[in-house]
Order: sequence, then structure tokens, then C-alpha cells
Amino acid sequence: AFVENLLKHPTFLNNTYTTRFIDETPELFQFTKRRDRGTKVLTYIADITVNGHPDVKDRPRPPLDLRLPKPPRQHAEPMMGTRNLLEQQGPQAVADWMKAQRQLLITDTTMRDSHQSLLATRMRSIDMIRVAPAYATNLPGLFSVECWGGATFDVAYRFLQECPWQRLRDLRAAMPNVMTQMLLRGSNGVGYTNYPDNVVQEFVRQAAETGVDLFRVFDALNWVENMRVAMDAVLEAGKLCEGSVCYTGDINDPDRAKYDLKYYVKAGKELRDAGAHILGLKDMGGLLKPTAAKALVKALKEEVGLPIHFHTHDTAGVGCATILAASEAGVDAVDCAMDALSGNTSQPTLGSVVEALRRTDRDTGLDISAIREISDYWEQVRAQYTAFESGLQAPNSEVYLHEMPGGQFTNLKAQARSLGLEDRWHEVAQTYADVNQMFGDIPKVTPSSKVVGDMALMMVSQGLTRAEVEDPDVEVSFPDSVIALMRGDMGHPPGGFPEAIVAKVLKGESPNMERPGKHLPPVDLEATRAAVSAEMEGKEVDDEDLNGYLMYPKVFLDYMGRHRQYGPVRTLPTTTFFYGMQPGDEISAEIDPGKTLEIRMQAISETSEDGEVKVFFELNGQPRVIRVPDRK
Ligand code: BTN
Ligand code: 3PY
Ligand code: ZN
Repeated sequence: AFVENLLKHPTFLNNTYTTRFIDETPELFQFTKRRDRGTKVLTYIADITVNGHPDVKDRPRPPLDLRLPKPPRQHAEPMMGTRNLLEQQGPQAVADWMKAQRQLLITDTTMRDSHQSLLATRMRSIDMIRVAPAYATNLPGLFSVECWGGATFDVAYRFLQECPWQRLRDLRAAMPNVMTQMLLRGSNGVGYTNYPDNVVQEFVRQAAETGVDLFRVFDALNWVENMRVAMDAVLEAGKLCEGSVCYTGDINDPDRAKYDLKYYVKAGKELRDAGAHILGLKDMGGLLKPTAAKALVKALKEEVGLPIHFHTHDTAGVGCATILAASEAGVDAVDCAMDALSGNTSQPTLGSVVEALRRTDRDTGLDISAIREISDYWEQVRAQYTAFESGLQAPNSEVYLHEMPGGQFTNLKAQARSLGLEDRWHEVAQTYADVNQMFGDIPKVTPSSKVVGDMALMMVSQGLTRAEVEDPDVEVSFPDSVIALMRGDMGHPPGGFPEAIVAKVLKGESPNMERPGKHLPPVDLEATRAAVSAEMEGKEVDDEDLNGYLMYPKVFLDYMGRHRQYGPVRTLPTTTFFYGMQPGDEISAEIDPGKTLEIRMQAISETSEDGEVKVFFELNGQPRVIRVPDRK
């Protein structure tokens, strides 16, 4: 019956169906397919229950009686918000409005940077989608919701077994009045290396189509030349282009004179001339101090003329102070995270900034009780992710030494742990600072920050000092990422890399001084689609999946393979996804709008002689037995 339905379906007859067509066309599943997806999901639950999820192995776990997080009620219909202005009058009108009005505009980063920086990017879509309608109705005055890009794209496929495009589509639908925002790493897309120009263009086109309104674009070495392809693609799509300069050093430190006020003003003007609607001031490490913020924002406002959107991290604990100083100097918009996921390596505390400005001339106008209710929801969500907490107990001024971005800090710490270097963390931090100086004092943000981190871990684990690495007579085997960086594969930092280290790393080979994308041949998109479709047992992949493949070929194909086996596991509650179920537990999973699996686990057998475990379920009232191998 399924095949009959499929053959009759107009989309199929038109030959326009895609891999998602089958998931999205529930009428095909009136017979066998629904049971198939149910069986797949039960297989996943059984497997996790018996064998555990590899990602949370040996990590602290949440209490067994944790309840499903309950989103706040919706106060009203969604009111007009920034998205409506963008849709009705276009991106320039949004930029003009930002400058013309006086409230401090607030971006909520909880669904992207905050969990990237606190929980290793592991927040699942369902925890976001369930609260998104409350954002639309209760906080329509937010400037934007950052909910996509950065590391979330690859982590969704790689670790969460879900499609990042679907996350975006669902969030967009649930928040029709507030702008969505993504972080785009310029020519590095949402990856760790430069992609061919047409891959970047195609990715931006698709992101705009699926639901991104505001693109924060940056280059890890602040090379505006290397941002043009991405910025032009955003402009072409009719969306808001926030060209960003990454803050590094200290404008008040004469020893870091390379990164002085003039440097940032010049970068701001270059970004304006490249077509940015908004100037992003991206302080990924949380290094901008309050007094410096006041001077910098004032200079940028006066000399660049674009509205300014300030992003920082609270790693040192002074983030709110810096935001308030920037606000006094006239910054137009700032990034905060909802209270329960704020502070430390995340963004400053949204509710606190709102309160601090209340009844001042920069009053944000946001409803503090709505903020508290949404934050209470996030508090319950966070409790499910205990396994991914970093253990960071307090803010720390050490960030001014190492300058690690907030989004890298907890990841690097985890990498250090896996190499047995956790108790030598402060050495890693000092070495990270040494590597930065050895590379010529560069902006450190994905992917340049990852290269500095790779080098630092390698030096600490091999007991190498900076002096030894720089000594031409000491043989050093450099990490691949360091070789790529020195070769110019990610472009060049202000002032270039020091000649001596380039010569040593490249063993005399000369680096490419041009924009990396200039030498990467365009990818044949349709040939790639055909090749990937062949891997998918002949089902033609759609544009979203093609873009997933183009960014991360292996990660995408692995995801698709697991999807065929486990089905739509994105719909499972988070504790079920990571820990499975216990006999007596009951959950629901809405696999399509209005189509819900009611799952009850009844019993788990002993392991049989041939190494299998039987897991007994009730699925929508019908008994089901799933066998899984005991791999423990
Ligand atoms: C992942 O591969 O990390 C996430 C997807 C889940 C795959 C499941 S987890 C239980 C079973 N054991 C594995 O190693 N993979 C599957
Ligand atoms: C990312 O690129 O993921 C970042 O968060 C950079 O700050
Ligand atoms: Zn950030």
C-alpha cells in the first residue's frame, strides 16, 4: 500500500520528490510505513537502554525522576516584531530603524552560542522548538534570536542525530515575528576550512530560504577580502548582513598596538564599504573591558555610521559591565543569554541587563516576568544536559592571558581531559598564549582558535617550549592544521604570520598569499547531487541535504545511515535520547504534526546465549518486542 500511495502521489509523479519528501508526506504512511518508523524509534530506545549512549558514557547523569521541561504559557497572539519589518520593508529599513530608535535592542543567544559555550553545543532541537512559540508571543520585542550556525550545524548531524535544516525550519515557523539569526564563518561556512565560493553561495542561499533573517558574518583572521563572497550572497538573498570584526588584544595596551582603536575603525569602514547593513563587534573571548568598550563604540558610531551590534562572553565576569558601558556609548544592539544559560563562558545575563536599564533612557521595553518564565523553562532544560557541563565553577580573569573564545573554552578543556592533561590546564592556557605570540598575535576564533589549541595541546603533551618550537635546529612535527594555517589556507592575519615560523612549518615551501577561495575550483553541484543520491539508494537528495553533504560529507552520510536505522529520534524527549527508558516509563513522541507515538517500556530480558536482549514495549497500546545485541 505504501508503494501504491507513493506512485500515485503528485510530487512523486513530478519527479520533484526528495529524501525529506517521504518524511514530510504522512499520507503515504497510512499502512506499513508508520509502523516502520515506530519500530526504528523503538530500536533506538532499546539500543540506548541496553548499551548506553556513547556521548554520555562516564559523565555525571541527571536524576532519574527528572520531569519533561514545561514551556510557559503563551500570553497573547504574536505581535509585530523585527521580522515583520524585514519582510515588509527590507533589510535597510531594519538597519535604519535600529539607529533611529533609542531602546537598547537585545538578541537572545540561548539557542546557539550559550549552549555551544556551556554545554558543548549539545542542546537538541525539541528543547528549543517547545519554547519557541512562547518567545513569539511573550517576547515579541526581542531584536533577534540567535539559533543557528556556528558549531550547531555539525553537532546536530554528528552527535544529536538530527537535521539542522529541520531545526531551522521548525523554529522559523514557531517564531514568525522575531528575526532568526545565524553565525556564519565567512568562507569557512559552518565548517573549519575554506570552501569553494559556489559552496558558500549555495549554503547562504539555502539558509536564507529555509529561515535565517540575519547573518552575522565574520572571518577568523579579520580579513574582509575573504568575507565578500559570503556577504554578497546574504545581500543577494535580501537578508540582513551583519559584517563583523572580531575583537582581540586590548585597545588600551601599547604592547598590542596592532589592535588599536584605528585598527577597528578601519575594519568597520571596510565592512561598511563591503555592503554590511550592521557592524558586528564580535568579542568572542570576552576581552573587551568596560572602559575600552565605551571608547570603541563611540569611535565606531561616529566614524562608521552603521548600527552596531555587540557580542561578548562573560568568561571574566565583567560582561554586564561592558554591555552597560557600550550602551552608554550608544551601541544599538547587544547579545545576552537567558539567565539560566548565561554567565561564565556564555553571554551576559539577559534579565539582569534588562533590569539594569529599566527606567533609564535605554530601557529595553522587554517584559521581565516573561523573561523569568522562559528562563525557568531553560533551567529545567539545562538539568537534562548534566553530562555536558564543563565543571567551570566561577568567572576567571585568566581569559585575559589565554584569550580563548567562549565557544572553544569548554571544548578545549574536554580535549585536554581526553589527552590526560586536565590537571595541567593552566599550563595549556599559558601555552595557548605562547602559541598566539609565536603565530604573530592573531585573532583567535573558529577556525584559527582551533589551530592555536591543537598546537598548544601538542606542545604540552610533548613537553615542548615556544623557544624549542622556534629553534631551527629542533625537529618539530607540526599538526596538519598548523601547516594549513601557515600555508595561507585560511587567509592571513593583520601583519601576516612571522616569516621564521612560516619557513619552519612549511620547510621552505612558499605560502599562498591570495584569498584561499580564489584557487578552489567550483564544485559541480548537480554531479555531486547525483553521486550522493546514488549513495542514498537512488533517492534524489534535496537542496538542504546537498548543502549538508557539501559542508560535511562524511558526517552527513553517517547521519543518513543512522537515520535509516533509527528513524526520527529527534522527536524523543532528551532524557530518553541519552539514557533510554526504564520498565514502567511512558513517553510520547510526535513524529509528525498530530501523529504521536505513545511508548511504554514494560520489561527488559536477560542477555540470551547468542548475546541478544529483548526489550518489551507497548506502542500505541500494542505489544512490541525489540531485540538488540548486548554490546556492553
Ligand atoms: C552517535 O553516533 O554518537 C549518536 C547516534 C546514536 C547512535 C547509537 S547510540 C547507541 C548505539 N551505539 C552506538 O555506538 N551507536 C548507536
Ligand atoms: C563559532 O564560530 O562557532 C563561534 O562561536 C565563534 O565565536
Ligand atoms: Zn560568541
